[in-house]
Amino acid sequence: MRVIEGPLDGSALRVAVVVSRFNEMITEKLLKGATDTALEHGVPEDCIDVVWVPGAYELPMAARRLAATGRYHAIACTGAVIRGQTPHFDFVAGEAARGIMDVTRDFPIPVTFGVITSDNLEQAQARSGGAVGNKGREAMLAAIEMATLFPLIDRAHS
Ligand code: INI
Repeated sequence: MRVIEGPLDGSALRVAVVVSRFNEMITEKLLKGATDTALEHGVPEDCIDVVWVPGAYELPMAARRLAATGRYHAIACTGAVIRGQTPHFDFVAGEAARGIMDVTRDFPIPVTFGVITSDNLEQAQARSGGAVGNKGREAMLAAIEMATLFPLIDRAHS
């Protein structure tokens, strides 16, 4: 049996965070969670790019463009879709999730999902540095782990 795990060592990584402006009082905390986590895990500051987009619906579009440059080892997408604010909730949240997964199918890097999908503002606050953690931090941790895992999988089969 062999166990393959990606170490949370970002020192050799170049990453991007895509962050949506909609619900910015929430998403700015997700962004900080993501960038703080990248720095804490050794990603050099000049290897972290932050890209703002209007809303969660636009996250996959920017992630795709970033992935296509071939310059990043991982991309973390962050946003906040709050059900009470829009009848479009299911479309916006669903398309963001599906679109991000589509990018991971088309490019060989992890693109992670740090999008809060909540019923109300209180739940969003709890997931952006409150009682239930920080989705931006989670997305960056997952991005680092997957980006260091992929070459280990490749190496195990070469
Ligand atoms: N975008 C969000 O990121 N969160 C939301 O809660 C939201 N609501 O409520 O509508 C939202 N809408 C904007 C959407 O993401 C696009 O920016 C817009 O439809 C233009 O394409």
